[in-house]
This record gives sequence, C-alpha cells and structure tokens, in this order.
Amino acid sequence: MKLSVSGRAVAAAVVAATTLLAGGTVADATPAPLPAAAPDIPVANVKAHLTQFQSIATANGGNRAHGRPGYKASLDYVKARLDAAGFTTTIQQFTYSGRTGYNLIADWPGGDTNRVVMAGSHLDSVSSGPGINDNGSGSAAVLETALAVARAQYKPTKHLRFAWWDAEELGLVGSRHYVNSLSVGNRATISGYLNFDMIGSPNPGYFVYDDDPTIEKTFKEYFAGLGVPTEIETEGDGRSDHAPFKSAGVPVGGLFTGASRTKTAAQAQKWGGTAGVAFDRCYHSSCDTTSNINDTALNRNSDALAHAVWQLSS
Ligand code: DTR
Ligand code: ZN
Ligand code: ZN
Repeated sequence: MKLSVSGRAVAAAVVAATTLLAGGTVADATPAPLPAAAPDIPVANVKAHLTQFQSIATANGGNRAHGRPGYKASLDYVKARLDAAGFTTTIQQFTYSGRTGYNLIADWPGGDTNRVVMAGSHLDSVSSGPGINDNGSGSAAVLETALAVARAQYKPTKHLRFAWWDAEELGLVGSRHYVNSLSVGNRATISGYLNFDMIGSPNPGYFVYDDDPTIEKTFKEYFAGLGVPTEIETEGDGRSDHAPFKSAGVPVGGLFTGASRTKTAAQAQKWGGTAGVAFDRCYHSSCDTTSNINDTALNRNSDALAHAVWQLSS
C-alpha cells in the first residue's frame, strides 16, 4: 500500500514518540528516508499512445514491423515525445534481413552513470498486424513512465535509461545488437534491466519474471499491495528482450500478461477472465488492435512499472 505524504509524516511521528518514551533520542527516532513514491501513471495517457500506434499501423499497411514504414513512424512518435520532455535520445541503427533497424535509447540527465537502471520494450510488431498488445502495450507504458519522470523532474540516485527495441519479433535482434555493442565495462554499469512485453492481454494473467530476486520482489510486493496474486513467468527463458541482458550478466526482471497459452480454471478463479481461452487470442494476428487490450491489466502493470523504476533507482 502506498502511504500518502501525510501518512508517512504521521508514521514518522509515531516512531519518534515511541523511541523517546523508550529513552532514546530524536536522532535515533528519525527513520531512514523512504524511497520516493512513484506517481500514478494515467492509463488514459497510456491508451492515447496505443491509439497513436494504431493510427500509424492503419496508415502504413496495417503493421509496425521491422523494416516497414510503420515501425519508423512509431519510433519517430516516441522520440518526439521524449525530446520534448527533455530526454537525451539516441537512435542506434543496424541492418537485419537487408533492412535498416532502429533502436531508440532515451537517457534522463543526471544520476550516477555507473549505476544505470534501464526499462525497455520492443516497439516492432509482426507483419500480420498492428501489434497493440504485442508490444504497443509495453512500449506505451515505458514511454508514459519516462514522461512521468520528466513531469516529476525526478532526480534519482542512479541514472535512468529507457529503450525501445526493433526486430524483437525476428529473434531479439535489436536488443542483442545493443548489448553486443556495449563494452564489458559499460555492461557492468547496468544495475538492472526491466522488460515489458505484452502487459495488457485481453484475458490477462499477472506474471512476474523469476530472474533477479530483488527485481522480482519489487514487483511481487507491489502487486501484493494491490491484493493481486502473481505467478512466475514460465513461458520459457529467452522469449523476450531481457534475454541478451541476462546472458551478459545484467540483473533482469519484468512483467507479462500472457500470450497464446490457455488460462486455467484455477487462474480464472484468482484473476477473473475466461478459463479455457488464451490470454491473448489475437497473439501475432491482425486482430491485435486497440480493442485487444484489458484496461485494468494495462493500468496495474503501468503503475507497477513506475513503482519499480522509482524504487530501484532511488
Ligand atoms: N516473445 C514475445 C511474447 C512472449 C512469449 N512468451 C513470453 C514470455 C515473456 C515475455 C514475452 C513472451 C513476443 O512474441 O514478442
Ligand atoms: Zn510477438
Ligand atoms: Zn512481444
């Protein structure tokens, strides 16, 4: 549960009074500062980005795939929002299957650049559809969290970096290119990489990657505070852009609401939704549109993303 500022002040006063009554001093009574609390991420803002991605796909052959106009238009949209908000953005180009690929990296000025917290998502879709859940959902939530950092003028101890990958659907190509381009020393500066790939599935589950224990705990505690049970993500390692970071020894974690696997009766009991139906029936299909999103799942995961970014960088 997030304590409000007044709630935290009351809690601190209770600690102080208790300590003084027990013969301690005010210095003993002063609790360590709590990490700054993340702001709520307005799900309407996240959905507005999804509407943009949908419009881009519709205007560009129905997809946002690597090497197609819809991908570059998606990247230009995200970059323009970040530039306007004060981020330092970099486009990293590469070539794959004869087509130019583009990763977008956005650094929030400040913080210890020897301790970098990264949050990322793949921005490309498959060629058969607009890819709004896969992975407009993750891309929009990462974008809106970055914009929330700017709105708050957040000044964390660690350095914040956000990333949008190209060609994940072709085999984690963009994220692998990024990791491979890092020197061993630069890899060591990344204290954690958080991945968000499909976080708004229409028949959602709440899955947390079971990789780095600190990152996993951060997400699990957040959902516990909401009273939402979670399961560890078991669709197999290596299925998204955290894999190249993990292979390079970077602590990783992330969230996932499910793809083509079927929700069990037990899962429907704890999460709602429909048993015997896929978490996302439109996975890699033309029907992965803005209608293929569960707003509650998108909202919860966007807020969990922001919570982890604030907590792990404070
Ligand atoms: N590979 C992702 C979808 C996916 C499938 N299993 C997982 C597990 C964790 C994250 C993502 C995924 C894609 O199709 O983009
Ligand atoms: Zn996919
Ligand atoms: Zn994906």
